[in-house]
Amino acid sequence: MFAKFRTPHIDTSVILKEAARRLDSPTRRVFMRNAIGLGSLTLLSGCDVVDGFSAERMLQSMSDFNDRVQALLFDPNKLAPEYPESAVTRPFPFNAFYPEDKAPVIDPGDFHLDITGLTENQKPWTLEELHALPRFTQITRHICIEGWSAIGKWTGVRFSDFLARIGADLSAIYVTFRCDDNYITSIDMPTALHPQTQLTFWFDGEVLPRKYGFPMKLRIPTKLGFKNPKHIGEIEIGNDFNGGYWETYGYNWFSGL
Ligand SMILES: Nc1nc2c(c(=O)[nH]1)N[C@H]1C(S)=C(S)[C@@H](COP(=O)(O)O)O[C@H]1N2
Ligand SMILES: [Mo]
Repeated sequence: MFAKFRTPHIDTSVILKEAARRLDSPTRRVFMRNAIGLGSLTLLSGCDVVDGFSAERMLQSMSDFNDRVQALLFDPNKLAPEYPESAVTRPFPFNAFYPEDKAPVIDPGDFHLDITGLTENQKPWTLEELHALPRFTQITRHICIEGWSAIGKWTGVRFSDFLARIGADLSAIYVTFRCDDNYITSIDMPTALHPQTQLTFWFDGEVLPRKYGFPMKLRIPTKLGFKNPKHIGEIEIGNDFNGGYWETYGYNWFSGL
């Protein structure tokens, strides 16, 4: 949306911080706490903020509107940038609200994915059934609000196809993800139906490793990292707002393009 060529010697985070000063919202407080988070949003779009004017416009689009309005403004045709194989970050960073050795241990044989809420078919899914679904691969950038970003290669089923298969009510407002480590997040239906939103079972050519979310995660390249739930055990379709783990600490619920 603010496509401009990168200009050397300009510190994006300083520009954004200055623009954020003029806003007054909980989102601003979060942004002020972490100016890198602001730069991250420009990375999501593949564009850069090079002056105070575009910084202010970007911040307005993130915080003047409430989450529902942001969801309405969401452009389902706008794609996150994709990268060549050579751009993949190896090793890929791990992140969670606990250290890596505390990641849940899940037995693939016992596992089932629960489907709840407004769907025709609430049959739980085994991992074998999930692995048999048609798949596609994406090489996209994951951006964490803590100040890092990395390019990864994820393979899985298009989430819109999965929602169609379970007969989800596509007029529902939210899709909520409950995870084995008690992490939770929820997203708007337009983002759930975005062509790059993927229910992911493989990472960089292998079964999704434990630390990256075994047995499955939701990969959303149009949203920040914390909106990409790992170790998903339940998917709920519905109209009740369930928020999320980082959202309760003040992070913007929409956190996307
Ligand atoms: N279940 C679960 N999902 C989660 C998290 C978590 O702590 N638990 N952390 C989120 C955050 S903040 C980030 S940046 C990414 C990190 O994913 P990665 O370990 O594959 O890099 O997972 C997201 N999804
Ligand atoms: Mo994150």
